[in-house]
Amino acid sequence: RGQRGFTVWFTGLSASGKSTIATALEQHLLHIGLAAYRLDGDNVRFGLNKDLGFSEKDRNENIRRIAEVAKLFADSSTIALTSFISPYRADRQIARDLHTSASQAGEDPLAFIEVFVDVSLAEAEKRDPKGLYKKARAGEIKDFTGISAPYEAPEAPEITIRTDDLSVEESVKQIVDYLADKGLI
Ligand code: GGZ
Repeated sequence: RGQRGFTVWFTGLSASGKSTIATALEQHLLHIGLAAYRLDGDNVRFGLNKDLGFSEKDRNENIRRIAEVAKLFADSSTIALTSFISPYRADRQIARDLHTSASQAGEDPLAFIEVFVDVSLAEAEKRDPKGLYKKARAGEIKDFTGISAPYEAPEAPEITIRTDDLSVEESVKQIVDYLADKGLI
């Protein structure tokens, strides 16, 4: 129990609440004595992935590397929490397969929990904490997810969180209840 790591993969629009929920979930997991580590733009896009931008190709590579790193954390018995838009279904599938498929190296599969942080574009745009949607609408940021670049919503995520309606605490509880129910924590 609690011995094996796994990955909780958040996906959703900018300003959907991914990082806020991931941070609160990380705190909860640490508080109950589990090793958890959050990967997000602040510790990945400015370091490992600082050579990447927001073209489709760069996002593909961003997500590919993050999936590999999350897997390493999970493999080391840590709960990896990733918080990236990850707008392309195919990229998220690659991340999932990397964890759940029997690998060539013969490692055991790792659990992969996709959490769709579902918010309407209208609500995300209303929040606009960094003014990015406004800039994107004005054409000052190109390829902006939801405005001028696609977001492909998950079709079968393990968990969907409606942040239009739920508080951070309620969102964390929804995930924790799921993980406990599956015997992962
Ligand atoms: C989307 C962008 C863009 C563009 C900069 N499109 O709300 P934020 O600011 O803090 O989170 C967004 C973050 C997205 O990076 P990810 O690594 O999560 O994206 S992806 O998974 O698609 O590779 C946003 C900011 O970077 N940002 N330009 N054009 N978000």
